[in-house]
Amino acid sequence: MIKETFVMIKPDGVKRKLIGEVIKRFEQKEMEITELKMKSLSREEAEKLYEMHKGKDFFEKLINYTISGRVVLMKIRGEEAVMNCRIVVGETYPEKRHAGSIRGDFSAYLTENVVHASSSDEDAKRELGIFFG
Ligand code: FUP
Repeated sequence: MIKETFVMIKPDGVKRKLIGEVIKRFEQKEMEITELKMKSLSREEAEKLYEMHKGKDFFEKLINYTISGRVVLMKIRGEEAVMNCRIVVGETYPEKRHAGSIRGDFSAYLTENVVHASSSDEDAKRELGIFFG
């Protein structure tokens, strides 16, 4: 089934000049970028994106990192886009990441992990709503 999801290249991905590399990997998987913009997120936008983590011990660190530089926001469309973009991104926890995924190939850290992709259809709808109205 064709679906839409939300993907964000995070500040470390932009600073490390990985934008082209990251986009290439989604396109290679036959995912189509239908909207794209670059900006610095406000604290309010970052807190909305990560509202499910509010109150957790890592929340402040996560928000400060997310607003530490420019990000690339994308709407991506394709066959089972939510699932396939998560496969391209790789696992949350460093010890579970495989080489071949973006996080597996480019990040050694839990928080600074290059890219975000929505985890479920419900999250995708909510996150696209924040950034693409
Ligand atoms: P993911 O969907 O893989 O980005 O992971 P989560 O939604 O569980 O976590 C959101 C972000 O918080 C991740 F990018 C990693 C970061 N995080 C921490 O910094 N510390 C933690 O203990 C857990 C997650």
